[in-house]
Amino acid sequence: MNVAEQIGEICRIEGLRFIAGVMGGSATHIVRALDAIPGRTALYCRQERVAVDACDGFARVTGDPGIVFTDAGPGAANAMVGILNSWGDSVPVLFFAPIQDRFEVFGQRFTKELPVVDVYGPVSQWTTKLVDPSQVDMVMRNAFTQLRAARSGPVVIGIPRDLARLEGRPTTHTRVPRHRAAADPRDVERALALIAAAERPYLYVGAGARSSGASAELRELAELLTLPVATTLNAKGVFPETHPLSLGIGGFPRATYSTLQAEKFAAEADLIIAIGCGFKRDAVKGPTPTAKLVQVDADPGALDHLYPADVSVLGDAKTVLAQLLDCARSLPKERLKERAGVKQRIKTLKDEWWTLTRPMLTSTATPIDPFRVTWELSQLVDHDRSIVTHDAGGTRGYICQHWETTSPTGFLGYGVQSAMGWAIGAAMGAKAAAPDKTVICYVGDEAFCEVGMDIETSVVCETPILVVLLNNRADSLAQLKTMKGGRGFNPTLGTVRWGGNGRLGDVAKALGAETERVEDPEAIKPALQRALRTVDGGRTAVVEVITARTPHILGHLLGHEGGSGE
Ligand SMILES: Cc1ncc(C[n+]2csc(CCOP(=O)(O)OP(=O)(O)O)c2C)c(N)n1
Ligand SMILES: [Mg+2]
Repeated sequence: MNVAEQIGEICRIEGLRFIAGVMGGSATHIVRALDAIPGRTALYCRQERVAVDACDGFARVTGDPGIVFTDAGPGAANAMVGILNSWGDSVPVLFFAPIQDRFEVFGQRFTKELPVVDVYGPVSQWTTKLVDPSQVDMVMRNAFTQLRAARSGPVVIGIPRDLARLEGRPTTHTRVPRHRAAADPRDVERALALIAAAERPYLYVGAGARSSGASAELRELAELLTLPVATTLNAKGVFPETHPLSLGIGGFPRATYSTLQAEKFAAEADLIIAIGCGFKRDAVKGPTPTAKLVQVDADPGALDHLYPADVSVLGDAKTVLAQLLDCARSLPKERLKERAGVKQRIKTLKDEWWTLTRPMLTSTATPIDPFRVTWELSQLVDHDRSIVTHDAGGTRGYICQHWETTSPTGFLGYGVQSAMGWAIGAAMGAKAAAPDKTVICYVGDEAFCEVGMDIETSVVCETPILVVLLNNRADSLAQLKTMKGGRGFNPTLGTVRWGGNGRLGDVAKALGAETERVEDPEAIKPALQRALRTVDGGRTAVVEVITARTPHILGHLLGHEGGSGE
C-alpha cells in the first residue's frame, strides 16, 4: 500500500463517495487511489474551480465533503475561486493539492510550483502539507476533525508526488464523529426568559441551522411558542416557506432580499433570536435594530460579531434548539397557547407582498421580465423533489424571493464571497448527491460565460441538470445610456461587457446539451416543460431566456432604496 492508497483508504472509512477534478501527472497516484473507493461517483470537470463548486453543492445536500483533485501548480491554483467561495460560506470540501517534490524550495522556477500552504492557508478551514509517510494518519484525522466541525470549511492537503508513491502503513483510522456541543444551561435559561417575556419575537435563522440538521427542532420551537421564522439566503428552506409561520428570507432589520413580511416583522420586533447566522456585513443594511438580541452559534468567533447580543449562547444549533424546547415546555400554559393574530398578520403581509410583485411575475412584456420565468417554473416542478441553485448578480434576486422552498436542501443559497459561476458546478454536485431529484440551475449570461464549458461535464458525466440561462445582455446594452450607475457599473466598459449579442444557448448545444431560446413570454412554459422532460430522460437541458434588465433587489417596492448592484 503506498501513501496515496493509505489516504484513499481513510477516505473510504470516512464514507466519502464523491470526487471531482481535472487530471495532471502529479495527481496520478492520488486519483488512482480515490478512483478505487467502492461506489464512488466521479465528475471529470473542464475547470478546477467548477470541481470545487461541485463538491460544495454535494456537501450542502449531504453534509459530507466531496474530494477535489487537480494537477500541481496552475491546476491547484485554478481551484482558488471555489475554495474561497466555500470558505466564505463555511462549506466542507477536501482538496488534495499535488506538490511536485517533498523538499521543493519555492521561488526557484521549478515546473508547476505553488506554495500551497501560503496560498490556501488564509482562505481555508485548514491547509497543511504532508512530507513523511508517518504523518498520514495524524494529518487525515485532523483533516476530518475540521471537516466535521460544526462550523466547517475547505481543508487543503498538499501531497508531494514523490511522497504519494512511497510505501504507506496500514491505517488505524476510525471515522471521526460529528460533535454537537450543548450550551451552558444557564445561557439557555436566560435566552428563554427573554423569549418568554418578548411580545414580538422572531427567529432569524442562518446556514448553521442547516449544516446542523436542525429543521425539526426549529419547527417544533417555532410552533410551540408561535415564533415567526425568517431565514438568511444561505438558509432558505431550512424552515418550510409554505408554513404559516414562515416569513421567507430577510429581516434583520433589512437584508438585501427581504420579503415584505420579513422586513415588517423585523421592524416591529422587540426580540430577534438569531440561530447559526454569521451576519455577513453587506447583507445586513440599515440601522442597528433596537430589538433585543439572543444569538446562538457553534462558533465563538461569530457570537457578538455584529454588535453585542443581550444573551449569547455557544452551542450547536440542533442541540441548543432542543435545550430551548425542553425549557419552553415548562413555561406557563398561558404562554404556550398559540399567540393570537401572528399567523393572520403573516398571511396578510404575504398576500400584500404577492400583490405588489404579481405584475412582474405575470408580466407579458418583452424582453421577458425575469421574475415571470421564476413564476412559470415554480408551477411546473414538485418543490419537495427539486433542488435549485442560483448564481451571482440579478439572477439570484430573480429566483430567491418568490421560489417557495419546502425542504432544507430544496434551495442552495450562497453569497458571502458570491463567486460568479458557482451555480453550474453546485448543481452538478447536488445532482450527484440526490440523483432522484430534479436539479435546476439559475445562471446569468456573464456567469455562463465564466463556466459554461462545464455544461459538457454534465453531459459527459451523465449528471443531467436543467439550466435556466437568463440572458439580459441585449437589454443591458439598450439601457446603457439611461443607466445611473450602481455598484460595479462602468459606462465605458458597458458596450464591451454586453456587446456581441452572442447566442449562448448555441454554445451549450455544441457541448451536447438540449437547448432552446425563448423570447416570447408565452413560450416560457412549453419550453420549460420540454426541458424538464429532457432532464427526466437523463439529458442536460439549457433554456436560454432573453430577458430585461430589471431591478432584482426590490427595496423600491418596500419604500426604500432598492439598489441594483452585483
Ligand atoms: C468571480 C466573480 N467575478 C466578478 C463578480 C462580480 N459580479 C457579480 S454578478 C456579475 C455580473 C453577473 O451578470 P450575469 O451573470 O449576466 O447576471 P445578471 O446580473 O445580468 O442577471 C459580476 C461581474 C463576482 N461576483 N464573482
Ligand atoms: Mg446578465
